Amino acid sequence: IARAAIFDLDGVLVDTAVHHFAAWRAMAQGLGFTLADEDEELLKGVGRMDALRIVLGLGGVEVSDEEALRLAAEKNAQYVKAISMLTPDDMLPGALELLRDLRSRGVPTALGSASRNAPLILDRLGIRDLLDVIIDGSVVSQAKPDPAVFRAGAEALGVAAEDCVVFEDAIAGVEAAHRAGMTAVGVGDATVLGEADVVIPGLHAAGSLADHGITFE
Ligand code: B16
Ligand code: MG
Repeated sequence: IARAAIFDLDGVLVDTAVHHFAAWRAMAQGLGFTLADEDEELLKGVGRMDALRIVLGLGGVEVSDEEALRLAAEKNAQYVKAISMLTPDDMLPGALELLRDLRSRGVPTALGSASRNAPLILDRLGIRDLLDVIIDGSVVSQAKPDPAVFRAGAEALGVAAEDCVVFEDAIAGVEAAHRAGMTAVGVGDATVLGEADVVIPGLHAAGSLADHGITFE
């Protein structure tokens, strides 16, 4: 029985991963190489500069620190353009229902995202008020798989780590949850998220968690 829920943002509450990847792809194209579909998984949940280094590594491209910052800013500008068009309809199936259900039952919730764009996304989706605590890339600089973002969420909620359940779509995020001493629910493909304690295809299937002994009170 868990006492609090911590949600990753990209890929769990909203499908922004496609916009992140489209922006990285465009950047790679500009540098003369192409990212493969499978590369997307490597970038999920990873902070912006770490993701940039992964992309440059894939292309075998070396740049100065100054150029790296410029490329990250350029990627972010394209990404921000895309997420500025998000509407409440872009929430993933079951996400709004689960947040509302937890709120109505008095279960505390936190956002634990590596993204510095989280506030903008939450506002576009209109769900800022449904989260009791918001920990994003501007609050915690260590990127997943470092557990800092989830630890900060639990601390702000005043709930012990072992009483927190983390919902994550990224391999790095599942690892971060475990390193924080929390239960990790993988959201997505069970073959990718094998390390998670339980995997569900999406938050619409959160009702099935009870079958695996995960309930909130
Ligand atoms: P930004 P999450 C992560 O968010 C994304 O999954 C990851 O792909 C991205 O690079 C990272 O945020 C940083 O995002 O560039 O917007 O600061 O999954 O932890 O919610
Ligand atoms: Mg994610």
